[in-house]
Amino acid sequence: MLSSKADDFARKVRSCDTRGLARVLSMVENGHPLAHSILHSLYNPERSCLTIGITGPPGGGKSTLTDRLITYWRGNGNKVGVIAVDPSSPFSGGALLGDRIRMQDHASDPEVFIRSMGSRGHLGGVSGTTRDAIEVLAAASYDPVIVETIGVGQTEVEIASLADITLLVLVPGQGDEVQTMKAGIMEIGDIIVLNKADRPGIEQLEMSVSASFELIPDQAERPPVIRCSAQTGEGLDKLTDAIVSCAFSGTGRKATARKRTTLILGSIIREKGRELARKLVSDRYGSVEEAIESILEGKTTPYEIGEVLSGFLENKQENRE
Ligand SMILES: Nc1nc2c(ncn2[C@@H]2O[C@H](COP(=O)(O)OP(=O)(O)OP(=O)(O)O)[C@@H](O)[C@H]2O)c(=O)[nH]1
Ligand SMILES: [Mg+2]
Repeated sequence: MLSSKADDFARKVRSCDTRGLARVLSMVENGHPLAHSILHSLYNPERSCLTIGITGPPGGGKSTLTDRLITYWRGNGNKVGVIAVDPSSPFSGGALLGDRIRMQDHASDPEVFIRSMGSRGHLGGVSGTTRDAIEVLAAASYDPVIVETIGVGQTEVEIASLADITLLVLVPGQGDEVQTMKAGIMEIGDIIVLNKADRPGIEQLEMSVSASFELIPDQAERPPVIRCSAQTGEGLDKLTDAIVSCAFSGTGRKATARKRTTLILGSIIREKGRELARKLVSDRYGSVEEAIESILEGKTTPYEIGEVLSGFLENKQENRE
């Protein structure tokens, strides 16, 4: 699998050659043929990099919060990586997403690496790209790596679940939405951040979050809820304490090497599984679209195609002819 070219790129990443790093991230994002060899060469299941996912509604203060977290970790002497993901945007590379990222204070700091990603990318989609980008930044000794994602839909949840610790950011004025989120979305947050605590409505928000926790019967499973203001800095120390204690207490849900590897392999199996099934359907029917036409013409059904795929898995496809 290894080629010397891939090894060269891996060496550049490890030695934190910023241009090499940016190049490898683009290769990962574009599904370059060498990308997997480079990732293979860089992979270390025991890596110590903490990954922090930050998700929440647009304008909730995720970038302002990220900015504060960068300051905190820089103060501790850490190099910090940031991946800002917008699953709804096809663009990447910074220019168009740049406006969304309020981290200018750190833009000139060589120990801070900020990268935007859109939905363009290889078959694993944006979550596959993000997963791989985290591995690359971790190999370049960025620790922590912060992943900011807008929104609270399925993709965002998927991206957030790639992180060791996920912060779900909520802001006042969304009480009803919290109710409709119910337990599903609340459970993705290892820490619930009630941001914009300097704004009216924060009490109400806290109450509605508590109410939605009633759906989680085991008290121990309820994540900490931290009130803060990314703007004024109020409550930020409590948030960093919560992150650190979550990371070191083992309650960071995917903190161990085994969990992390399971997560990455699981995501690759899903991605490759989809790819393989599509290929098998295309080999037989020409393309997925042609398979759909055949179904509409009454020549086959989705279930028969499912059977064909099962037959392949059981190595019986020849007998089915
Ligand atoms: N009053 C107040 N405003 C805040 C706070 N945190 C962020 N803001 C403001 O809210 C606006 C949006 O902040 P961002 O950090 O860009 O929010 P975001 O969640 O990253 O936004 P998107 O990436 O566009 O989804 C900016 O004008 C911030 O200055 C806060 O704690 N209090
Ligand atoms: Mg933002």
